[in-house]
Amino acid sequence: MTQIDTVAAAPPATLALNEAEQRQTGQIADRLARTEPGLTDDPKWLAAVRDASAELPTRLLVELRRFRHDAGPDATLLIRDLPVSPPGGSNALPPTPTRPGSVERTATTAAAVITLAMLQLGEVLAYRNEKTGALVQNVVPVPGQKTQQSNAGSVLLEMHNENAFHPNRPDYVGLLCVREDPGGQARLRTASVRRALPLLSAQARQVLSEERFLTEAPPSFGVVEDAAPAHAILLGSRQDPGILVDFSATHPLDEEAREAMAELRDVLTRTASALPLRPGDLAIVDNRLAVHGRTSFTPRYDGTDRWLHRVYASLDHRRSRPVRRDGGSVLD
Ligand SMILES: O=C(O)CCC(=O)C(=O)O
Ligand SMILES: [Fe+2]
Repeated sequence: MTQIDTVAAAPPATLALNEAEQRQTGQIADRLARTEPGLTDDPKWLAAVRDASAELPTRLLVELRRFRHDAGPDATLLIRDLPVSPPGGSNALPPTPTRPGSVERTATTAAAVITLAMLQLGEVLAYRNEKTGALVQNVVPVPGQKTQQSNAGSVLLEMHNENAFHPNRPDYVGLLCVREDPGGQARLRTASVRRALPLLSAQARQVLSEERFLTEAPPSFGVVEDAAPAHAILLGSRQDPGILVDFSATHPLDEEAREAMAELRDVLTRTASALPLRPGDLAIVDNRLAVHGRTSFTPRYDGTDRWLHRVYASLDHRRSRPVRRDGGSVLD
């Protein structure tokens, strides 16, 4: 599929940290990078991050709290100028990983920063079948996976709700840029149902509100055996619905449903923001109201490629308790 040029909407709600806030956040994150046992998936380390997240700069805490209350028209929050380099500076950053399924098990400055922010929004979670259940995952282009509709690919990644097929999909997806695309092409695209709704025909709105769609699991999940039930794409309130779709994994069940989905894709594409993430940019997407995707780009696979960390958060941890062994963070 060819690259789509979007008439990018205005950037979403943005908070740029000032120097003092950046220093304050850096001190907390560097301290956490040295906190035992120094492993991102360890409950003891997570408890230390949870406590430390209360010490984040007040403006950041206020912005996260407001976003949790109401994600706004774009359902995306961009926080800029977060510290992501180890204490030695950006020269001390290791090369961008190139292995499939790469994750960040070690408690680095950047891993601490994204976990701090996401733990203020909700509870962090991961899926046992996805990226080996790691809480902090790497989003990097992987040799041989160029054309995959997953975050390891580099062709256009279709807009999607994260883990749309999953009954316990995350409420928030955090994407923190550690290294920018050296080719300057990659853009994270986010599009909100709140922007799209007024541009949809009455017919499309009606059809999208009916259970006329099926969504399969993405390639990152391996095989999922249970057949998913048919679902609507516009969920809940007629006036302010949620959205549930993955344009590479959701299938319309009839011709009208196919047309309505095509109309929605077109409207979302026209209203999407396209963010060329820089190091220290954290984009948080409300996964109930917004979809996200990525433009195509040209990876080099030489350690200098675009590198993001990804962390999920959920608002209601109780709901997934039956599938979280020992009350941990990983869903079966
Ligand atoms: O590469 C990106 O900007 C987004 C990839 C993505 O959809 C994800 O990691 O969930
Ligand atoms: Fe995604």
